[in-house]
Amino acid sequence: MPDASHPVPRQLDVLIVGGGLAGLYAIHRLRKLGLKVRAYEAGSGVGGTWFWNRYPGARCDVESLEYSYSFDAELQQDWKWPERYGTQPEILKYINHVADRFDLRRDVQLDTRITSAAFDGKANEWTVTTDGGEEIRARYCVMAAGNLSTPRVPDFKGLKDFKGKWYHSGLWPHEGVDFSGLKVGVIGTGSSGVQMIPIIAQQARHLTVFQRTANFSLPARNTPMPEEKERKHKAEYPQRRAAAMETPFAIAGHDKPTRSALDVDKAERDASYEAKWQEGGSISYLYAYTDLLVNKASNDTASEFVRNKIRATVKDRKTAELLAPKDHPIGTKRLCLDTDYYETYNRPNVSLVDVRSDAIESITETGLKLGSGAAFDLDAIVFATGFDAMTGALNEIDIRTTDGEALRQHWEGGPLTYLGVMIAGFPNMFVVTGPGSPGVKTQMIASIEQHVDWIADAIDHLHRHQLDRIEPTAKAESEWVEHVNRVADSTLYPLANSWYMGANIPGKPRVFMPYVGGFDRYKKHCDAVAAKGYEGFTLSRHETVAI
Ligand code: N01
Repeated sequence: MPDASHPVPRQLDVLIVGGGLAGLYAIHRLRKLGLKVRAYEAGSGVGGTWFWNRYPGARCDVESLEYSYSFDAELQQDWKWPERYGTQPEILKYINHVADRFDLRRDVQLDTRITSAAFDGKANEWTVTTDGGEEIRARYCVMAAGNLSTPRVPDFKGLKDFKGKWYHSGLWPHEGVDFSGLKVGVIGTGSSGVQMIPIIAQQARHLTVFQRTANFSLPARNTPMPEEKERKHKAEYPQRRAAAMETPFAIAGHDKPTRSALDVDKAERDASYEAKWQEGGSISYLYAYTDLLVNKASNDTASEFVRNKIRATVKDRKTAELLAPKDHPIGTKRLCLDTDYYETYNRPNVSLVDVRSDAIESITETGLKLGSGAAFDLDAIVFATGFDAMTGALNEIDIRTTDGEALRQHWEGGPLTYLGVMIAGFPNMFVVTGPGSPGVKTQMIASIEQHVDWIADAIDHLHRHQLDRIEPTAKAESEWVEHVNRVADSTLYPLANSWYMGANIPGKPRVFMPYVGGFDRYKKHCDAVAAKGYEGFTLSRHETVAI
């Protein structure tokens, strides 16, 4: 008999972890199957990445007409993107619009973090608990917790003694931060740092950038949305969305390269890089030739072109050389897009400090100290130091299979998945754009839709065949992981110490996590697996035991 101290657990068909772009689409799609679904979101609003990352200059690096849901023709016709690239506030507004338009909010529980999930083999269901102590039971779990949702502040000693204010790009205060008149330090020069540095520089009395690794950045060339471009794009939406499915990055509108960079002479090559540099955007640049991500000699030509642009922009020679990346081929770390990033270093109130040769030793009461003893007085420190990417969000939840094995144990040596969508030994738990899938290397919303559709079809298939359990075989999982590694090893990606490799987190296994064989190939493979009756998965029916 239930009592107030032991309320009856909520019973769901599908529990969704996360209320971002993936969680919201999962609610919409799974509801259509008549399933009882509910998403649990740690934030106090929907939006995931775009709810949390409110730092100055936060903006998507995929063009707004592409970076949007495709599942509803009217939605994509109705929504007006004001600029070539969506700003964080604009994208968050769009996500909130979608939540209202499709009545998704009634199935999102905000301010709720999932802390554990245990599979009960006998009952054939997951028991999930929240940080508020609530218990929920669900036949299926859909982990839509994000790949870059676990912010990481490096373990610098002394941070607690710092008398000024400090911030992380992924946990930005909703009321914003005014840096006017302050001495500010930014640590980190990945996509977040590169976007915020030009804007903070305009406000701060002095900005010191602490750079460990120089990153390649290309000009975004953002503009207000040209009316004609929008009209044409919207008229061609169905064909463009279909064309995107046939590309490695799930982004249409770029001519497929046909030649190696080494098939043409330097003058022709540089002319094509220059045209792409002027056009703005990263996909276009990496798509200039067929082999920029697989042939080091070809890549060197594209890398050197950008290094020369940096040298031509930044007036101080020493600063320019520090900013010119030499430790990794262009594109093997996430290529940044910027507005006036390199130009910012010509400002008299901005300085660059190399913390590769002289590492940050500690945070002090008044700023920051390097190993050499050099000290910097700072009123505010911004950590643009990234995330425990791809595995962080799931490893934070205590996920256990029926015999008690924890996901953290299963992934001790690096993440193991089949297709990046399921894990052997963890039945009925799906991961959206997980490690082993191309998600983070693509237009993310396209990958989210592809995964959620595949998951919905799999659940529908089970139900139509009176089945209620699906899990990958250990063999399928290990063969897929081997394939993901083999594909990565045939490219230049492993040459970079990137978050794709777990390299930004001390002690994290060095395993290349995303699938880089291309979205087009991957989607075809997933479709073929489903068409063959979910090859590599065990589908079964379990008599549930009455509790
Ligand atoms: O994080 P990052 P991010 N001492 O991990 C440095 C997406 N995103 O938030 O390279 C000193 O890339 C670290 O140095 P190193 C996008 O996918 C998209 O910028 O490890 N420095 C690096 O410079 C992106 O890739 C958009 O040597 C330290 C930086 O901090 C991903 O999110 C915008 C340090 C971290 O860079 C993550 O980007 C923003 C230490 N102890 C983000 N520890 C767009 O769509 C770390 N660093 C545009």
